[in-house]
Amino acid sequence: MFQNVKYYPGDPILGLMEQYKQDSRSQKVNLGVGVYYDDTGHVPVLECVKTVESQMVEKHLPHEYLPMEGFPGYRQACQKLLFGSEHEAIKTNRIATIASLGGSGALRIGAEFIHQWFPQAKTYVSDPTWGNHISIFEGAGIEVHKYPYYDPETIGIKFTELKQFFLQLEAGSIILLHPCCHNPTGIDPTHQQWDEILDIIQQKQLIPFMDIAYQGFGDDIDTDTYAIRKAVDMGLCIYVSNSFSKNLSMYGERVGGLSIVCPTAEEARLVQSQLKFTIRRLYSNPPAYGGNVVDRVMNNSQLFQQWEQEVYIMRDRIRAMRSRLYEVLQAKIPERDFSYFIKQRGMFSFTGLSPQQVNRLKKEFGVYLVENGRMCMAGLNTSNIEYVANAMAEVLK
Ligand code: PLP
Ligand code: TYF
Repeated sequence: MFQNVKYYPGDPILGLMEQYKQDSRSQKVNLGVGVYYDDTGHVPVLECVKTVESQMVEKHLPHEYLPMEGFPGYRQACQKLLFGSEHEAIKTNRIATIASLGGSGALRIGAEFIHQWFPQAKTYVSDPTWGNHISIFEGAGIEVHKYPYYDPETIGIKFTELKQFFLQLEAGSIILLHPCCHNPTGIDPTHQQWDEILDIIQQKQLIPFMDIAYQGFGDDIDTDTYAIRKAVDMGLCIYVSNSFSKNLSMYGERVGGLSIVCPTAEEARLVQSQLKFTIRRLYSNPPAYGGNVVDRVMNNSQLFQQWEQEVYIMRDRIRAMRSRLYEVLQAKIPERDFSYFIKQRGMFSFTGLSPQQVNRLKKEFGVYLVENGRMCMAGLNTSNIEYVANAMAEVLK
């Protein structure tokens, strides 16, 4: 009966994690999946999260259904984080926001909405992008294409080509952008480049879909939203998907949000109702546990401040690992320029290693990177960094 069902081989990044788990060598390093590990190699439970978890256990909160769109406090918290607490668009109620099952869920609900109400719209993603962007949008029935982004020659952005590409797109096309900490390259546009990109988007009537999964890991929580806030200030209508997986270290609790900035409060009301309808037909309402944690951390000023500090500790540890890797590799192979390791931002670095070199790292050294050469800097720590740098120097020889 099911013999014609096609086998799904799995997600390459998550598959790599499985391979890593099964590797019996004691000296092995996981630099594949985009997860933040602390200096002891563990996924941290943030102190602000521990505090509210203790409160929740003590109270024995009943396991009630949540509203389809999530807790009001959760949705307000998403808006304040993304747009700034005093933003005119928030005050005039022109943003529709729902809680979602992680950033992935936000992307999917957004894509469903686009497919339903703008069925002709094609979506353009950076070349390269997070593989799931393509799967999620195609899964919602949307045609996906790539725009020029990464330039292996300069280890930068193909900025002129990107602009020329956007200039010839049809009005109403959706442009998927990473406001900070680009996955997989770690290379972000400068503020001036964002201004230029957004000018073209406005001029050509393109629609930005900003996916922010690493807020706080680039510069800081506010500065990382530069492109989002600038777009809204320019009067653009935008989609924003955000994730708390990384910056609250709540990966498995599936906490994220989708916001759609509309021209008027009345349009936001219509959009909000359709997002709820989509949710109802897909999973009815979001999980309460993560929703409660986010709501309680983000809406208590003391816990919020603590959270900010904890995000910056994660950010700074990654930066320290970047510097150390740069120092060791630069000393070992002085004729090559490794400064890109310190220029790239967020969790990821495109190392420029070939698939063969990545394979050698895995086979000979038990060092796991994604095949495209992407390395998760947050898997490095003071105990494994020299080992990794030596292994990389060896395969680069
Ligand atoms: N968008 C990007 C660019 C990501 O790297 C991730 C990574 O996990 C997500 C979205 C989705 O995050 P979540 O785990 O919250 O679904
Ligand atoms: O890019 C990453 O590694 C993270 C985690 O299907 C991830 O975004 C990877 C693959 C996937 C879901 C999450």
